[in-house]
Amino acid sequence: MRFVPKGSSVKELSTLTIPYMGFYGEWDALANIDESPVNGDPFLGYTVLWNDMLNLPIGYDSMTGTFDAEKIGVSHRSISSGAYPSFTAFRNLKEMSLSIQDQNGNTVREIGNFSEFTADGTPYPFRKNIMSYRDYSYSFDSITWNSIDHNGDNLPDGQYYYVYTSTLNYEGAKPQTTKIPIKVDSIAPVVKDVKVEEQQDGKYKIKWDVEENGTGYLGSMIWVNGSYKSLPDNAKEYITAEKPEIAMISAVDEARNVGRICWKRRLAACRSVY
Ligand SMILES: [Ca+2]
Repeated sequence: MRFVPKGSSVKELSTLTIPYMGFYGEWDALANIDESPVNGDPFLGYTVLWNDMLNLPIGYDSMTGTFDAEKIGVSHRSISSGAYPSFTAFRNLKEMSLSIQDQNGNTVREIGNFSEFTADGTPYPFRKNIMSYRDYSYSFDSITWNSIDHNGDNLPDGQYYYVYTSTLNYEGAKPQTTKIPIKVDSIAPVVKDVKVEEQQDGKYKIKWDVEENGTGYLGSMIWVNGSYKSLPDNAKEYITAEKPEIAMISAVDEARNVGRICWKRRLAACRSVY
């Protein structure tokens, strides 16, 4: 086949257009997986962490539609069993391995490379997600990480990173990493300075302060005279028509640690209300 005409007949030839698709550049330099919306501007937004308590990814604020990395955390004291991953593969992968790094980039826990899904124990070769088949991401709710290190011990509180290391299924391809910040926050919020004031309208306002380090204050639960009252997120007060004799307040942080306090008007016993 010849594409370049030559000779005296060139003028009589009609022009042909041949569609051609090619790739110029480094085949393994393109992103293997979609970047996390926690860090930037993804195409889809499925490269995120989840837990078994929320229907939305950890750190996602449905009011603003954005992520707050400060609120992403786990705690071994939480009733949640930890964080689990999802991601969108843009390309066919030879390997995807998950791990936890500390703030200095040291790997403190290997989570796995899905070799349990292959017959010969090699890393599972993920195929790219095909959006036209409504296949947007891979998600693994059975793979939870909840603060532990290589030895199964709880890591100290602090900033860590959930690391996705992927390698393209292509000769000589180098691993790429995507890191989602995640905290270990095992300290519950402290509820203090509970005050009960009678208002001019005859109702009572219960107020309290919350001291929280780590993932931040999520909100409180309150039981007044033994009955549960629901509160909006971030609330630090509750108004009741019923004169409070006893109030139990439980403050919750974003890692789902719970700190409790009991306020009582007289020398009544603060019995557990759970
Ligand atoms: Ca905390």
